[in-house]
Amino acid sequence: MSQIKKIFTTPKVRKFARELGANLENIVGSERKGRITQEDVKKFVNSQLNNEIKINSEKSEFDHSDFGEVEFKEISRVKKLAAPHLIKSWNTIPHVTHHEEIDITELENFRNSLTDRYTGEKIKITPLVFIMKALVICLKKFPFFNSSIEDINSGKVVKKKYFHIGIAVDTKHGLMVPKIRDVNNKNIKSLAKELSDVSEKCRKLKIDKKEFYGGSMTISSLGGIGGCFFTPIINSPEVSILGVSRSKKKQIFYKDKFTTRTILPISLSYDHRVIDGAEAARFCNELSENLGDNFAYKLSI
Ligand code: CAO
Repeated sequence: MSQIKKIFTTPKVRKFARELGANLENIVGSERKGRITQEDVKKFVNSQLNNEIKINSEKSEFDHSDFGEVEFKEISRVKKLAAPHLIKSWNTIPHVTHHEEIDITELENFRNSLTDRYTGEKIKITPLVFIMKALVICLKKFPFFNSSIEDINSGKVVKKKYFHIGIAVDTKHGLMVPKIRDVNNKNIKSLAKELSDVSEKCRKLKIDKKEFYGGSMTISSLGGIGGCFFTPIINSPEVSILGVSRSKKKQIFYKDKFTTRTILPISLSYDHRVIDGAEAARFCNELSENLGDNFAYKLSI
């Protein structure tokens, strides 16, 4: 997730950080709008030193090569760029992950029945596009999920009126999170085309840097790969992220009898400073409803 953050501080603090060799991008400011003070820089440098002492002392006892042959490799540039952002999100946001299983049997029947009106050929649209649309309905109903913290001390958040959904794209260079803009105003077919185009641009490193900014909420889908449930890391400054796993046919008790239904596992991580557990559960209920019976028929394909 290569995001470059805006740094608010004074020239004096910048100079101070430079002299100490501290990268301001890695420092969390304690003042309004995340403004970094000299004290923040000192605390950061101290914590780095303490960590280094700890890591070095662990290193000095045993080395990987003491146990067999090893090889040193560098991680990709995209991964290196993403690292500080991930560390910051993981360390500064109080994450909670809410898991849910959604019955998408009707949606899958509908999706598999889609054919081209003229050629009669099957139209391939992955579940993710329907999930994007359903998510927007939820964001409209629960606007705090479409917000960012402006100043936690004064309790200020900024609520976004747009619906730009970030999609985590797996590339050989590392993970990228471009935004699909105005999902509320686009139909299923055009979203499917845009998702495919944007993923391709990421994979070819042809995407504009600006496309990684200004999101409402992110979806991280491992549905095409596998697994059930995981704990996605919030893509700050967003306050929630939806993890999607692979749907499976399961025997469940449905309408008074055991029957086979298609079940989609989802994992919603949220910032507990802005969203509480009850809201997250309600959000997932809403998502279930919108991906459940009749959902597909409400949409413009
Ligand atoms: N359940 C079951 N099948 C699913 C599914 C789900 N939830 N989601 C997708 N599929 C199926 C698709 O229908 C497709 O089937 P066919 O091959 O029969 O057409 C197949 O899986 C592959 O889908 P896809 O992954 O190519 O397409 P997508 O629209 O679902 O996802 C994208 C697009 C860009 C999100 C995906 O290619 C990708 O990069 N995923 C990885 C994201 C990632 O790494 N997240 C982790 C981030 S945290 O480290």
